[in-house]
Amino acid sequence: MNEFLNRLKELDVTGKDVVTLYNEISALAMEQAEKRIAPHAKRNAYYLSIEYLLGRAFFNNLMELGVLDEVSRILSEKGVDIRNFEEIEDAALGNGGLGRLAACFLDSAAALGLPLYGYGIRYKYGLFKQAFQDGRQTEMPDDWQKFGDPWSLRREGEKREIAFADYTVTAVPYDIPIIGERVNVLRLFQAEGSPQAEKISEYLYPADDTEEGKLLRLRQEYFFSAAAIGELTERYAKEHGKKFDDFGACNVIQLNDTHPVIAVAELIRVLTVQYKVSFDRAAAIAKATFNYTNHTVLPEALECWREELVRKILPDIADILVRLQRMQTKELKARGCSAKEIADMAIYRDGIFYMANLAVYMGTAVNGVAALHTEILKNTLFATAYRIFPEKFRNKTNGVTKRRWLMLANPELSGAIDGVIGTAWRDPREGFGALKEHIDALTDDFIAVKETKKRQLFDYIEQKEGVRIPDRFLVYAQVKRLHEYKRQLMTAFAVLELYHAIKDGALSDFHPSVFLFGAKSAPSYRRAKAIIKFINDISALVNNDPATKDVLRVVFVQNYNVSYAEKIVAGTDVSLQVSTAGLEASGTGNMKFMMNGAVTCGTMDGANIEIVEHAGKENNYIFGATVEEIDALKASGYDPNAVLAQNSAHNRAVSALIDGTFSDGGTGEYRELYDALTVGASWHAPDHYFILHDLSSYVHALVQINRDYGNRAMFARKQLQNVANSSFFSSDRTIAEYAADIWHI
Ligand code: 26Q
Repeated sequence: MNEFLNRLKELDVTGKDVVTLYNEISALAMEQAEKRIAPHAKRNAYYLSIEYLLGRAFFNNLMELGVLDEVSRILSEKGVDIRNFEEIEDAALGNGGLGRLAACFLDSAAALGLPLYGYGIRYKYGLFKQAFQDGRQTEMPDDWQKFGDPWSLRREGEKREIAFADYTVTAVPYDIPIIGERVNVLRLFQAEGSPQAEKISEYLYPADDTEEGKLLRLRQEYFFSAAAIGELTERYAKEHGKKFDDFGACNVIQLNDTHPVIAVAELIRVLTVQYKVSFDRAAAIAKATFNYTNHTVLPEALECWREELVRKILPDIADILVRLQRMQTKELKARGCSAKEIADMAIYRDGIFYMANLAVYMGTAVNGVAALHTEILKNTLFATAYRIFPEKFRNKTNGVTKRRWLMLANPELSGAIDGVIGTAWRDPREGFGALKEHIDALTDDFIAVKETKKRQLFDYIEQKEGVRIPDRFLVYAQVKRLHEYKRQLMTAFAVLELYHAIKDGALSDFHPSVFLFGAKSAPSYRRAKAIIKFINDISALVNNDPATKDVLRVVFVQNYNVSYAEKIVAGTDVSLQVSTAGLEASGTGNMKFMMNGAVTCGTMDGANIEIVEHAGKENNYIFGATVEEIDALKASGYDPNAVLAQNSAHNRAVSALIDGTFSDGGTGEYRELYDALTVGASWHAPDHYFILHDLSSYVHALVQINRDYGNRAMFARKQLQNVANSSFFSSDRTIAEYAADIWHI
């Protein structure tokens, strides 16, 4: 790295703009990274994911190369503030938890020296850029390459052809080094060759409400899956010959949800057609190679494909899937399964392919992403498969990389921790060990650090949103994709109730607080967009009311992304994780907040359960119905209108949707939200996410937190208990588990 630093010292910066400097410095660092890219190991793991939400590469890579502080110093001698590079936006080739998890996993594997390679798509446009106009979400294309792309290497010599029935496209690899103790590679394929080819890697999640959109999505899935399988089979044949007996011993593939599961059929296709392996052998090799992670139990997110659609562009794949179904039926019959059991697990039934069933049947291991989630997979979603193949099912509770989410996002807290327990915790194999015993020694520093991170966050919010949050406000934050099950609407009602109570003089000792929201809604998700508008309306009301603006603020930040998240998690006191129990598979934002010393105000859902197991219920604020209680409510007939009739505060807050407090501009969206809660819709019961059921315990928890914060030192100790007990939620731990139990690397 000395060579890099010397060249940086010689770099002439005069008259160069930020983008030019960014590209030149990154290119210098990239030379070093490239030299360190490790050769493949004997046995390698591959992560196939349709999303990677990497965040900014610049600071992270300089940190991983061990030169961040030195670069900052050299640049400042030249009169350049390294923070200027924050202007360079990050590539958002993902939309949420699943994509960010993929990024954390690659980071951890590199840190641990494990050979894990990522495969995905190099979208021309990432997730849209969001802005608010009159409180409504607007979407702009995310042209991330306009800043240049100094962190990837185009591998012209390694492109390959991917054939659909109607046309062929070229998959051109772009390699992104993932820097750690070992330098691995994330390989993203770009589709080239014709205008229709280029469409395949143009957008992340193209609208799939038309036949054409659905076909495009299927093409995307096949495109990168087939490119990956093409490479792995070709490399194997070159190194080991064409018999493929040891393919499963040399390669293990993790399917990040079902989006790449078509790779299973593609491997079988390549082995049978190109290498003349028998179908049964090829299927056995595939079974030994693949594993599947499920990330959601929501029925609408479980992929199925109509046979007709698959057959239209991938006829060989359709044949293979039908043949796998026959193989599956035969095996299940031999095991004595009933017709009902066979139907439950069917890969193919009545002209439809069930991709999760394919993944479960063909995968050696099937995992959920938090303990509760894995139990739900075993007892509900995949109950039949669990009865027949119990050995497949295992839990791998998610984690997040402490390098980006603590060391990079919060160097101040990291330094304070060093001061108490030394720097060993920074090692990927270490946790916070003795920190638990030194909470008291760290309390004052922690409070000071939190103030600093809050001020930095408020400065940033002022710059981006044009609103100033007063210093010393208590920060509650709910940042995540906008979805009804995540219940941002419940937080909106809770905030309105607090507002009403403050105005009525019923909350006189309320510590001044801000509620931060950050979320993008899928462009076609009408209710989610209405919720954004509703929260922005509440924000305008509360922030401008002289009676409340000194004690309550609401800010919905625009274009929430990884870089925004880094600032929010560091400056927040209270992490809001309030999904309907049973529906948030894990959550990973909850872990980022925990590591940075926020208490969790949440339901017993996903990884929240494990968070309070580790950090103590007394140091967090759990409220609302448990999964069992939700199930009981569903069975006994839940009536949200009874809740509204009994609780005038709830009724007042919810009525704000329709009583003229706010206007939806005549769209009827607010009435629709109201009706969804009180009447239901053709496809769901009223309030099917149990917002009104949990609202009162939610408001109580928020008020209790506010009271407890009055004793700042005591509250800080709760926050620090969360930091000290967050070792388990490092993705280094998660990846070590995948490596030991599933990948055997
Ligand atoms: C499915 C069918 C058709 C089109 C799109 C999809 C689709 C796309 C994206 C389904 C699901 C996703 C993304 C899911 C996701 O991000 N899940 C989150 O994964 C995190 C990492 O495991 C968990 O922490 C979150 O709880 C979970 O919501």
